[in-house]
Amino acid sequence: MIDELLAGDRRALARTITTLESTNPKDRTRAEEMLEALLPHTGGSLRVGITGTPGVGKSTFINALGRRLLERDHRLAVLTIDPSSRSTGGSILGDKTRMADLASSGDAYVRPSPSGGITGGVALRTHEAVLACEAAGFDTVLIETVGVGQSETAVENVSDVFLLLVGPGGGDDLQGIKRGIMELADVVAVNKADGDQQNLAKATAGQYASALSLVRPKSGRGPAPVLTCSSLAGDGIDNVWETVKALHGDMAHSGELRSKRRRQSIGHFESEIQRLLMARATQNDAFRQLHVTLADAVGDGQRSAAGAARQLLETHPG
Ligand SMILES: Nc1nc2c(ncn2[C@@H]2O[C@H](COP(=O)(O)OP(=O)(O)OP(=O)(O)O)[C@@H](O)[C@H]2O)c(=O)[nH]1
Ligand SMILES: [Mg+2]
Repeated sequence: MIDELLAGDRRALARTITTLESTNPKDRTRAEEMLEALLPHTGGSLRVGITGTPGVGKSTFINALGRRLLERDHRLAVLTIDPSSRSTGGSILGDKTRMADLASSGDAYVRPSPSGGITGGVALRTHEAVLACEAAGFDTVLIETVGVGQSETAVENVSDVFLLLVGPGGGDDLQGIKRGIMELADVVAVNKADGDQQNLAKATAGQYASALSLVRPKSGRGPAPVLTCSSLAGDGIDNVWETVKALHGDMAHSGELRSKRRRQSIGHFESEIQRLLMARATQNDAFRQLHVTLADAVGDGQRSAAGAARQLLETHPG
């Protein structure tokens, strides 16, 4: 399967990612072996995280951008992050149609997020999926987040460049979008800059630019550039992409890219340790029982969270 994946076989890639996402202990052992084998073939893609409030046009943007990339002979993978493990399949179905052009191309690989299965470690498994795509020869990986909240940090932990899409008439949106997200954004694009919304989109871009000038820039760079585009009409998509690519080039040149990926990998390592420690501990019946008892006491306000956690671990040091 590894050989097929390295040769760029999409079915082998899909099967590999399924194994990586599995929580079955047997699959985990295989997944770890596979990752070690793939690792020397990874790192070669431009990883872009794309986030924005529901309905802002992320999937439409990815479809429009993806068509262009495929025309230029790129190999494109699209992954989604969904920490909310949403129960309705509506959005995924929508994505399949919105990204129909991509899904039907032999040079693109579109993978909706796993439905539910994974608790915690969302970014970790997505990171592993990115690595698998790179080993399969995909040179561009777009990661769309679904849902709001922790997904922004999750996408920041797996991407090189963080693209925030916003809608025209951003005044309200601007308040809805948390400051933390603005701080994470490397590039901001006001989508739906078409028809009678064109001027509004331009004004919104101005508002974001001035809001961003007050935000502490990442890594000593200037404030994130704010652009406008229309994913439906196709206007401005190239410009957004050139900006993302130029930034990525700068990051590679300055060493920022290497240190960012290093930081991300170590972060995934730390979360994996936490996950494994917790998994190991909960295999112990006495630990589980005491855990439940103490959680009750903490919930009732009889014990402090810190004191109860310490007691749990000191009673069962693992
Ligand atoms: N006018 C206009 N409509 C757009 C544009 N881009 C997307 N839309 C419309 O906005 C709606 C939502 O688009 P999606 O691409 O599904 O948005 P999304 O951000 O992926 O949504 P979720 O995945 O549900 O968070 C669809 O009806 C699109 O046709 C655009 O550039 N201009
Ligand atoms: Mg979408």
